[in-house]
Amino acid sequence: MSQNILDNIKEFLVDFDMDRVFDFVKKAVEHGFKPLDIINAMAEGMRVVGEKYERGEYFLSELIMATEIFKEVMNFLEPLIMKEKEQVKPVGKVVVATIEGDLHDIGKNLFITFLKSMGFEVIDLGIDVPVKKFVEAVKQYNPDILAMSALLTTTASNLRKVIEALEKEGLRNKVRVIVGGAAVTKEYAIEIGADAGGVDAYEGALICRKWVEEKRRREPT
Ligand code: B1M
Repeated sequence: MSQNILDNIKEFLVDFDMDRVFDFVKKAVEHGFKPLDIINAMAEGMRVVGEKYERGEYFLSELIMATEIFKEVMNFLEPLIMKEKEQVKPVGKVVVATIEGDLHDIGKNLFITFLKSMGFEVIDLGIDVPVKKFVEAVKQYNPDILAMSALLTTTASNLRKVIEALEKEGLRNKVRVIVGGAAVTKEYAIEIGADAGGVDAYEGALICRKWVEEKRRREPT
């Protein structure tokens, strides 16, 4: 019965039935599922929507409808995720954005939600962010971590350009770099010179927390 609730969330998302998605999201919360369980079911639904798009069964308008439902559910879940937040003083600072040429932001926003719930200060540069702006942001905000999201294989190569630009400016050793999104594998992340990547949003946020904890141990304030 319990697993059925998550299956229903996924299936009604694939059918764009916002009301029934919400019925089951609320049921899932009542049954004690964690926001992360619900988000994973929603992400699985988005994957199916993407496959249907690839096969020509769905069109762009359907991708947009699924996005709207995902965002509404996130608005509902965010306060529940934030409830678990403990620290008042930021644990660290992260600059986050989706790479140039790419307009996808659901995964990035999810990652930001998890970072904030863990007590990070987040500077969100948005979507379609040019290489130059990443470098400027690292200079301006002096973050512990630079995080980039890429969903399109056609523009994922811009991730490498950012890392090269950081090296050129002598900034690469000042920040840890994490990359994520459907176009990024762990191997690709390492190949382009990132410190981590190819993980889901929650795992990514955990890695960031581990990095700042290590840094604080090395350089206590
Ligand atoms: Co587009 N799209 N899309 N799309 N879209 C994909 C990515 C695609 C795989 C669909 C498909 O064909 N199967 C395909 C890319 C193919 C490829 O490159 N190989 C694609 C395409 C082709 C396109 C267009 C080119 C379509 C067109 O115009 N003809 C176009 C491109 C526009 C552009 O960016 N320039 C386009 C447009 C759109 C919409 C605008 C309609 C919409 C996005 C709306 C929005 O984001 N505001 C959209 C959507 C919704 C999708 C799919 C269906 C779903 C993406 C999503 O939000 N998933 C997607 C299919 C897929 O990904 N399989 C698809 C849910 C989200 C939770 O997952 O973002 O992957 P994701 O995040 C994951 C992890 O990747 C990770 O955490 C999350 C899980 O916890 N993660 C990080 C993400 N960022 C992270 C950062 C981190 C760490 C982890 O640290 C920094």
